[in-house]
Amino acid sequence: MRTDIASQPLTIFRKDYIAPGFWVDTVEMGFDLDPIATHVATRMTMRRNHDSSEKNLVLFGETIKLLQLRMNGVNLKKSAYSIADGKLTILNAPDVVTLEIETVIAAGKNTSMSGLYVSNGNFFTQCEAEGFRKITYYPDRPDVMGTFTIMLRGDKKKYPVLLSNGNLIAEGDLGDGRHYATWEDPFKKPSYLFALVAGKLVCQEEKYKLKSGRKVLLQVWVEAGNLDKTQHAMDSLKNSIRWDEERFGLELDLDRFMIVATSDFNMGAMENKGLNIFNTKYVLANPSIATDVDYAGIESVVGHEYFHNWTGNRVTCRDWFQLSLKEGLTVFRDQEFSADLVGTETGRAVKRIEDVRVLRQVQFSEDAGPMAHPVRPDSFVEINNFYTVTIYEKGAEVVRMYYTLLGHDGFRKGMDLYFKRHDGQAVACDDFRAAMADSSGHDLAQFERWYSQAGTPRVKAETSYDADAKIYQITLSQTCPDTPGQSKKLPFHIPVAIGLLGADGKDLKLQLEGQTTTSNNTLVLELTAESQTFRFTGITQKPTPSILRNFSAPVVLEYAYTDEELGHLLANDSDPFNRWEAGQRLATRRLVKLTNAVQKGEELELDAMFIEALRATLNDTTLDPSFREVVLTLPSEAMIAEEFAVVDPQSIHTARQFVRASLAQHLKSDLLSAYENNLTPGKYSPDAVSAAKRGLKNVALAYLLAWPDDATFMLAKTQFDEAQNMTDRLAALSGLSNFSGSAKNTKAAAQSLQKFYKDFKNEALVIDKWFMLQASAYTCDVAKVRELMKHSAFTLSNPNRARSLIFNFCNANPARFHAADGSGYALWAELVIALNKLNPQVAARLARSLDRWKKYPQNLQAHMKAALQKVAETKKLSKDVLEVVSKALAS
Ligand code: B3K
Ligand code: ZN
Repeated sequence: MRTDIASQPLTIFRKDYIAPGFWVDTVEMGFDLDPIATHVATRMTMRRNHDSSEKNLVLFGETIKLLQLRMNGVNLKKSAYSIADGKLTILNAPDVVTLEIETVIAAGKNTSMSGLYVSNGNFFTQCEAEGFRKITYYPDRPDVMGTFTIMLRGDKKKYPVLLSNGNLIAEGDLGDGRHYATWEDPFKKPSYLFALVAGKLVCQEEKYKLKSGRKVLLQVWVEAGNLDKTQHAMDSLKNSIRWDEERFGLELDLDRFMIVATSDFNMGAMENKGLNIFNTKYVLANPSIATDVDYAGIESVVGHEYFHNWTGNRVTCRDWFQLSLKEGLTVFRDQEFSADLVGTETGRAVKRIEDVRVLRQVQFSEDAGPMAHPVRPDSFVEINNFYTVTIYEKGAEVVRMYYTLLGHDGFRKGMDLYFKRHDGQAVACDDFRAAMADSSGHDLAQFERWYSQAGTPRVKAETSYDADAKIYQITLSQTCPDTPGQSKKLPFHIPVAIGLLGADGKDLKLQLEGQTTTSNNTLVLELTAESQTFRFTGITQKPTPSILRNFSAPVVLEYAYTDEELGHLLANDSDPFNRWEAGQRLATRRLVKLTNAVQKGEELELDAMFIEALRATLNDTTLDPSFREVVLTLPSEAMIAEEFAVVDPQSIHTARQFVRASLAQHLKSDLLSAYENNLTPGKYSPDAVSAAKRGLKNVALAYLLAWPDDATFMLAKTQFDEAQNMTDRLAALSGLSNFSGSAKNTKAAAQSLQKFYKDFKNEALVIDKWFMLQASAYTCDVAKVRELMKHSAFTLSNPNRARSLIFNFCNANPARFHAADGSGYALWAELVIALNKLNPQVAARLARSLDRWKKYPQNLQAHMKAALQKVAETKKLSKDVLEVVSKALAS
C-alpha cells in the first residue's frame, strides 16, 4: 500500500470561521463565450470589514488562467499578491478597492459540471458550493454578497439565447456575427447563486398575476423538440408561487423567473436567483415519457428550488456548515407543498410515509456509518460531500419538530420573525432556532443538540396500566449511539406524539396527570431527560399505545408490541402513519425471522395472521388506494438489512421474495380484483386520485408476477403492449423483467425490453429508465452490468446515465452487488476511479456505496476493503473521493 495517501487534503473546521476581510458591493462581469477559451472580465468594488481579524484581501480561484489583475486602476505586480492552494492574497490593500480581473476558462473541457461548462453545445454554470471560483477570482463564500450586472457576448447562431440572473436590461447586435445581452440582478447575492445559460434553447412562457396584482414573466427553457414536455413544470411553478403566498405570505420578488433544463447535471436542480437550472429529469414530462413518480418529483423539485428564493436566497447561509439552514428548511417546505396539493388527510399521510421511508433507509444508514455527521457539521474536507440526506432530510425533520412543538400558527410566527430579522443577511442555524424560540416563548435551548449531535436517537417505551387507579403510565428513555468523533451524547429534546386506542379502536381522551392539557386524540409529550415517565389519568381500560404519531421525531422507537396490538393498530389507528407503521412492524418481524430461517436452511412459512391482516387492508375500499399501496409494500431489502448486526444480502432477498410469493399465492383473487377495480381508462392525468389507483393496481400486478402463471404473465404483457402512459408501461415492463417463469414467457419478456428500447431510443430520460430497470432486477449480475456498459447508449460522462445503470446496480440490487466473489466491488472500484477523472462529485457519490462495509460478513469485508484500498491508492484522487474512502477505511 502506498503511504503517501497520508498527505490528506485540508480539513475545514466550523470553529475556525472568521468574517471576511472585505465585503463586495457591486460586481460587473463581461463574458466572451467560447468553449475553448471564454474570456471573463470582472470589475468589483470592495470595502474593508473592520470587524474582521482577516487583514488581507483574499480571493479564491481554481482551474482558471489569470490574465490580468488591477487594483484601483493599477496593474498589480506579481510581488503584490501571492497565489497558493487556490487562494489569491493581496497584502496591504487599502480600505476601499476596485478590482479588475481578467480570466480565461476552458469550459469545453470542463467535465466536472461545476463552474462554467458546455452541455450539448450550450453553456451552463453550477456555482454552489464553490464553483464560482472556477469562473473568476472572487471571495467565493456565502457571507459575501454583492449586486451583479452581467454582460454576455457570443455568436448569434450558436448562442441565440443569452440568460443570467435578474432582469434583462439591454440586448443588441455586436456587428461581427455576435450579439450581447446585459442582465442586472437587483438583489445582492452570494456568488454561489450566480448563473448564466447560453445556447440554442426555446421556451414556454406565461405572464402570471401574483396575489398582489403584480404581473411576472415565467419561462421554462428547453432544447428544441421538448416544448411538448414543459407544461407540468410550468403548472408546478405557478402552484409553488401561489402556495408560498398563501402558506407563508412570501411573494416572488422578481419580474421574471426562469427555469432552464439541461441533460448534463450533477444533481436535481439549482436555485440560482431568478434563473433556476434543472436536470431535465425534473422538468420534462408528458404521459408517454414520464411516470406518476416523475410528475410528483417535478412538482416537488420545482417547488423546492422556487421556495429557496426566500429560504436560501433572500436569507442565506453564513458559511457552508450552516447548509441545513436553507436545505432542511426548504425540504420541509417542499414536503408541505406536495402534501397540501394532495389535500386529503390520507394523501398527506402517504406523502409523509414516503418521506420517512427515504429518511430511514438512507439517512438512518448514513447516521450509522463512517460519514455520519450532525445536521450542522463541525468539519469537512470537501463541502460537496455534505449535500447529504442528513443535511436535507434529517434537517427537514428538525424543522418539522419545531412545527410539531409550536403548532401551525406558532411555526408561522417563527418564520415571520426569521424573515423580519434576517432578510438580506447570511445567517446561522442558531438564528433560525432563536426566531422560533423568541416568537413562541418556547424554551428551545436543549433543542440545539439536534444540530450538534450526530446519530439516530433510540427511544424506548415501557408501559403499565393500573386498572384500579385508572392510570396508564408510559416511560420513555433515550439513548444515541456513538458516531465518528462523538461518543458522549446528551439527551435530545424529542417531541413524542402519542394516542391511546381503546378496544373498539377509537382514541381515548387524554389527560396528563398534574396538567391541564387534554386531547381527544393526540398529545405531544416532550422528552428532554434521559428517561421520563408520563401518566395518563381517567383511563378506564388497558389501551393500545400509538406512539410517535406521524413520525413526530427522527428516532427509532422500540416498544414490545404484541402481534395482536399491531393488528389492532393496523386496523384502527386514527393516525394513518402509525397505522402503516404497524403493518411495517408486522412485516419486518417476519422478514427478519425468515432471513434467519433461510440462513439455517429451515423451511419457510408465512403465518395466516399476517396474510389476513394484509388481505383486510387490500380489500378495504373505504381506504384510499394510495394508502393500501403503501401498506402492501414490504420494507425494502436495505431496510431489512438495518435490522441485522451482520448483513447477508442474499438471504434477505430470498426471504423477501418468499414473502412476496406467499402473499401473491394466498391473495391471488384479492389482488386480481384490486387490479381490475383500479384501472384508469381514458386520458392520462397525473392527479393524486388517478395516480393512487395506478399505484395500487401496479403493486397488485407486481405481486401477481411473484407467483406467476400464464394468465398473470399475459396480464402484464397486455398492460405493457397497450399502455397509454409511461406509468403503466414501465410498471408492466418492470414486472416482466423480474419475471421467472417458463422459457417462452421469459423470451417474450426480453422482447418487450427490446421493443421498449427501440420505441424510446430518442428519449434520454426513458433510456435511463431502461438501464435502471435492468440494473435493479435480480436477474442482473455483474457480468450483465458489464455487458450493458458496452451498449452504444451507455456513457459514464452523463451523470443521469451513470446513475441509471451503475448507481442502481450498486445501491438498489444488493443481492447481486454483494456477490460472494467480490466482483461487484471490483466493478465499483473501477468505476469510481474512472468517474474520478471525469467528475469528482459524481465519483464521490458512488464511492459512498461501500460506506457500511463493516456490516458485512468477513469474506465480503475482505473484498470490500481491497476495493476501498484500490481506490484510495489511486493517483490524482480528488479530495471528494479521498474524503469518502478514507473515512470508510478508518471506520
Ligand atoms: N442547492 C442545490 C444543491 C447544490 C449542490 C452542490 N454540490 C440544489 C438544492 O438543494 O436545491
Ligand atoms: Zn435545496
